[in-house]
Amino acid sequence: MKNWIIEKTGFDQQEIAANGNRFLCGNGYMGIRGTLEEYGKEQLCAINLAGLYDKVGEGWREPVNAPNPLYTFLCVDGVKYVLPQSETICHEQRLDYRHGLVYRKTVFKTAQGTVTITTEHFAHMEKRHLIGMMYYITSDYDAEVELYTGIDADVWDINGPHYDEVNMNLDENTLVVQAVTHEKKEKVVVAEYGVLNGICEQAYEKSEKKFLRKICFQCRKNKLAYLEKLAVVYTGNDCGDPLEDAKKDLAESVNMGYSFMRKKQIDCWEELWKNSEVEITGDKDAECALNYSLYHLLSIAPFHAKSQSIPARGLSGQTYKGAVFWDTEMFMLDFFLNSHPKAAKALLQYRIDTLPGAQEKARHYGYEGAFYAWESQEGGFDACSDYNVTDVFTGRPMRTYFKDKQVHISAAIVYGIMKYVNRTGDSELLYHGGAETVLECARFYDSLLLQKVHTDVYEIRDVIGPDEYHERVNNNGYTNRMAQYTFEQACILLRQCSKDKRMAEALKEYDIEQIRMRFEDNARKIYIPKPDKEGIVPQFDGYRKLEDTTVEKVRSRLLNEKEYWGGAYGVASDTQIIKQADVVTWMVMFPDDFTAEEKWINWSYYEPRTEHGSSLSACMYSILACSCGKPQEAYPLFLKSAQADLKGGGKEWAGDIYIGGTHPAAAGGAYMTAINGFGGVKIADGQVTAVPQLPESWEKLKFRILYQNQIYEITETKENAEIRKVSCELEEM
Ligand code: IFM
Repeated sequence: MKNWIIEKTGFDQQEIAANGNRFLCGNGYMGIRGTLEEYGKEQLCAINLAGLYDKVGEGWREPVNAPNPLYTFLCVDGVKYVLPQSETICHEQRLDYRHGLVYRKTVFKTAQGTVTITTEHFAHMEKRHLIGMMYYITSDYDAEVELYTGIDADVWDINGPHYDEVNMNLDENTLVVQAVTHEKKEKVVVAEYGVLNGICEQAYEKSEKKFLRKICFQCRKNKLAYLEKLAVVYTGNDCGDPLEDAKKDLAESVNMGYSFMRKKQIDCWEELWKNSEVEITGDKDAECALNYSLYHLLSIAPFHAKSQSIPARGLSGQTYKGAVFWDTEMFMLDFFLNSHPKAAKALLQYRIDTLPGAQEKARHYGYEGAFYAWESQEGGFDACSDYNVTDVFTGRPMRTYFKDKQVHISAAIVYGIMKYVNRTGDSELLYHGGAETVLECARFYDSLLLQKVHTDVYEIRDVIGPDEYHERVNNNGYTNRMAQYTFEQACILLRQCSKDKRMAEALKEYDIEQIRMRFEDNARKIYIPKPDKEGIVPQFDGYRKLEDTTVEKVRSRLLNEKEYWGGAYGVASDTQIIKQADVVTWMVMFPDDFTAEEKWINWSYYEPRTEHGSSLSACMYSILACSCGKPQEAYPLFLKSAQADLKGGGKEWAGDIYIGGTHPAAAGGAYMTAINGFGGVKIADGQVTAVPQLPESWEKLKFRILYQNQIYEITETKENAEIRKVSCELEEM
């Protein structure tokens, strides 16, 4: 039986940033980093808000962090006790990832004895604007305590500060902070209500960016004192009058009380796990890591929204500009399709709603159709900078071409939309913009194709594939195959027009016959690389002529450990060493394109040549190993994905810039490995099948899958798979 708890004991200053990710809680509306109550911006304390972005000066646009209503610290006998400065006798942080409850216990050594604080907090899963916190204090002598608690608007930013104005008001007993963002003058309102048991008297202290209650009391020896706190966050993105809504919502929650809201939080999470939990008998570490990964996905899912996607670093801060990448459709979507299709729909609706942004980007580069943002913010704005990397030697920005050349992004959107429709049977998404999106992406690839004179082959030149170290290559196999897939899917929809009036209506702007013939021709003639004499599928034209070396040799050539490996003159650029799964990702997405033998030859060739410099890499190798009947080879790569946030250890800093955060794509990839890799699940043509490939230590694997309005419960042993239909109420789409 797993206990659903992760914990870290002892205080380690070096772990502050990693613990911020590890103990994160969230609800899709906001993500609260797992920092301590007394922490501020120096410790990367953040309540990261989904979908609200701001730009200050020349810095890149990034999501906004809300003023922090959890901010609390205490003074005992006139001395302040806070981490990281004060001496502790013991310290621990814990997360109940079954229920999204975060705990902390610290025993401070004071001049006369000890004072212990124990806390718990949550981001409410049902009431999305609500944050709850309990702060318990005990001492082993009669201690004079001053407790400071309130709202800290001096928040962590990478490129801030984002608030031009910060206003603070007391509204009866409620502290209210209203801040206004710099670029779009959006309001961000935080309202907080806190009471210490039995003590009403308190003073208020305002500084430039902090609004605090000061509560003085005597903490009697071994008697518990506790602060109960509820707070809400509202922004101009949510409603017309965030201040009014914040006050009203907070008053309702205060009326119902902390315990009641906490109970609701637990019930809500229990409900979420019904179709999400994956049981692995025989391997507790894997079971814990995988469900912990799913906790992270559930914490950032847009359950509350009709149109919202998930950033590459989830809601763990401002890294990667809080932007949405292909990570969502290619790595995270499967989990939501299988467990919470309504959230999956919101992810895709975001792409449909940002179609105009993608069309504008295509026009900007002289193409037709829809070229989706590589790093998508609101409205489909591409936040990716022309200079995404800084040269560590000169300090100068280096031109990178991620935004201009990772054209495979548009196909990822098509892949997501079609997968959603096939899995759920819900065609409404197609009728309301989905079909048009697919066609616009196909038109984009159509305008990219090049035909050499005297040949009948269409090529895509000058691109970057998933392996970002090799820029501006020709005929990246993954990209070309995804473009071919896009043409094929567009043709399916165009053919459907003759028998489906609603589809015909949705695509009435197009010359159906003419465009269908054109896309069919494209799909037939686009160049798709084949395995060479040795069975290797070249990642792009000329790939195998590059220096064949090892990851270690390339690493040894670095003059600075932070040096960029790719681009024009990176250490990997002229070698066959790649950043992340590329051909292998193609083989995972289109398993029927290759025989098991071809897949294994390519796995064995590419894996030792892959740096796994992206957290998206290991899971793809792991899934492919399973499909080659090699679960033992797959297992360590699965664990690497599943433990990406639990263990930490990924790249956290680039120079002075924090680039760490949570890794939801790795979490989604670990899920895909368990279900489709080890579980051998295939879903197609109205059928769910499973051929187990369990690793040695796994005795049993059990999970649920939703497919076309039916829940399937699948229980597998090494020899057998039992698939049972479960009757139970489904979400309305
Ligand atoms: O989308 C990925 C990309 O494939 C590799 N670099 C990081 C991005 C965000 O996760």
